Amino acid sequence: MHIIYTPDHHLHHGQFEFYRGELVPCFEKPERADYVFKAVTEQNIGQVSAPDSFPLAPIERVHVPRYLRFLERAWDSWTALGNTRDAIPAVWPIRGFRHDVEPDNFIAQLGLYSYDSGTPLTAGTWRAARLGAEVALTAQRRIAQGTRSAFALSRPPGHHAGPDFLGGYCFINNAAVAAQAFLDGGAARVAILDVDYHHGNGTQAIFYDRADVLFQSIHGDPKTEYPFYLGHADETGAGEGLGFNRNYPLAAGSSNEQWFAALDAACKRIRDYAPDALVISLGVDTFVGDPISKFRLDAPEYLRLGAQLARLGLPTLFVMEGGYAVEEIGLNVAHVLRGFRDVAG
Ligand code: OKP
Ligand code: ZN
Repeated sequence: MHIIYTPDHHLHHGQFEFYRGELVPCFEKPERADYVFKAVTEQNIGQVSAPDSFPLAPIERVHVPRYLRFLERAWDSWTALGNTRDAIPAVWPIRGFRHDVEPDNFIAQLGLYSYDSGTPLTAGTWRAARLGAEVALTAQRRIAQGTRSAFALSRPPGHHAGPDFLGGYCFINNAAVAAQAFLDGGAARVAILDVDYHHGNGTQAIFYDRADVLFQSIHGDPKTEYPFYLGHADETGAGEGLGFNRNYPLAAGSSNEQWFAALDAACKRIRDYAPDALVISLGVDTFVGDPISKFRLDAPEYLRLGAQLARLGLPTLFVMEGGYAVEEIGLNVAHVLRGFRDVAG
């Protein structure tokens, strides 16, 4: 297994996020990826290399240029207003407001391109997010060149970022960028399976009306769990994409048995779809000890997850998403990858 990583993810380091009426230290912090890197190297999961560089073009395949231009300039625009702290949105254009006119006011632009107040934008965010996408693109390239599996240790995560919005600690949708790169490299069909605790609303939004990407997500029921406004079972795709989106919302506190029943159903759908490649949005905030999530997976379940994914027999790209029990997420990720490797070889 090839592992792609750069310590430059440290360029993105938010200070605070809004949480229950106060600013608290960000859950999504650089130490997360450091612990994952430490665990996968100590356990010899695979050979580690740095990302290649890429032009913006493969990222523009899933994000609109206007949004990317905004992200690239955001920190300069924010500091030009005399601000020194992280940029956090405070106003959003909900139902009835105009989305087609980009305001000149930076805080208004930030609201146009975001959907929560928990995703601070910092001096190094654009560079780190772009590098995170390049980590995913490099891992994708390794698979296109014949490696059977790879792990993109991207940070910040990506699955909440949509065509033109950030949120949920995400700015660029690393898994979507990689899936699109498979298609642009000649694949006919790609399956994305999102096993993070939170619904992958950004990835769903990007591919909702398309049949060349099957998107499935197993997650906490949005009626009570973030991101709340998407991820229900009746969202099955639109137009040509009808039937190529599947959600498995599970009540907070669901048992591991319920979780694996959903995984079985998702795997069955993947087999029927017969994709050329599989992308796993690998969040390990399904962990029993996760501070912001309510599933109960632990070491044996992560090994089992990896093994079950390997049995699909597909070229498989793992892309890092969430997981906030900082010291344990390395072990949890390593268990998934080891479970996979023990079966796939
Ligand atoms: C990102 B990923 C804490 C409440 C939840 C957003 C959670 C984003 C999860 N402020 N905030 O899917 O792991
Ligand atoms: Zn998550």
